Amino acid sequence: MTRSDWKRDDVRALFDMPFLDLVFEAQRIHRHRHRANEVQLSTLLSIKTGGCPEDCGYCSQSAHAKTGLKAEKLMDVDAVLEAAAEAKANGSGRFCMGAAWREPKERDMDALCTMVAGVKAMGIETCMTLGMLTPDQAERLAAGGLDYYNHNLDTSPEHYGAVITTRTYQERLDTLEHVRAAGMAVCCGGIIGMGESREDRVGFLHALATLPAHPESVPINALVPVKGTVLGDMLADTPLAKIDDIEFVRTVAVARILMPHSMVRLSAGRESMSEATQALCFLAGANSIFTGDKLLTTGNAGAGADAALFDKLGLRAMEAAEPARVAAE
Ligand code: SAM
Ligand code: DTB
Ligand code: SF4
Repeated sequence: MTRSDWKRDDVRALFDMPFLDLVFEAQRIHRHRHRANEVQLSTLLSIKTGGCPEDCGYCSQSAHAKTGLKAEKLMDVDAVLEAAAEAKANGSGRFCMGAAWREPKERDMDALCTMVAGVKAMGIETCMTLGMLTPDQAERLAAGGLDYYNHNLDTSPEHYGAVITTRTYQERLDTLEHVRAAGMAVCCGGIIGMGESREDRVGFLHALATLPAHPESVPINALVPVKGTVLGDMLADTPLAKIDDIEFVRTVAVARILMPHSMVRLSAGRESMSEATQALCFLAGANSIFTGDKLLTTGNAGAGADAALFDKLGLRAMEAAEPARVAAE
């Protein structure tokens, strides 16, 4: 049975396990629910970059940050479809479109739905991350063919206020509910390495694993420190040290054990991770990555590095998207 009634004590106890026992248990559960050695590939495109009114302390696109990033308008539908066709040609099974908005405006909804329909018609899965959604917006995107919506909880309820002040945790939970009610699959995760404590990582994964239904996709990002952002500058000035690799792998393993059916995505921060750490993440149950040499605004490992890593580890790109619910209990 998939559990949604995890207690914080359960999550803490998993984090406290001897590392090898934890990773072994995560891989055991992984193999029960997912095909071994297979990793799903998704491609990201920033369809509307910069100038965001929100104050997320990690984000290069916040208008509150001093990153010098130029704010752009929403891309044309044709340019988005061109990028999606290229992603498909490069073997991506999912195309994720991200916009630096607090929420989509009514005037953009038709263009967004046209993008979704166009990408869907290419035979690849569609995902968007556009900020908060009303129930009506969620329904319109779902009707247009949107498969996944990404909206992260980002961290524990306790640490959240130290990272973002312009949007509440509850508002994020409300958007997730609207996405679910519209019948879309949920992509929801967060960021590790924002100066949070172990207990915050416990609280973050507890919040994800006790949602009414587990997210189908759980992106675990390692903070990419961007100069000019609150967190990027804090990291540069040292009180906040880069997350320890072993602690990051532990987080991936605990996510896998708590949410056995979910795709756990090794997301931002992979570019600065060693091959050995990435291999441990795959062993701990990560089975999805972003491909290409760019995420939204920051760098990514790139196709060459990924092909070499897959070759070295004997990993295969997932052929078709894994069904949201893989195996019966
Ligand atoms: N504006 C939309 C929103 O926030 O809902 C969508 C785009 S936002 C860039 C999507 C997610 O990317 C964030 O919730 C955060 O978890 C992640 N992210 C953004 N900047 C990051 C960074 N510098 N390092 C790691 N993850 C980051
Ligand atoms: C998520 O959790 N990670 C992706 C996706 N959702 C949209 C974004 C990572 C962004 C990294 C910072 C940047 O490139 O701007
Ligand atoms: Fe805006 Fe999203 Fe960046 Fe927050 S994470 S500042 S909402 S683009």
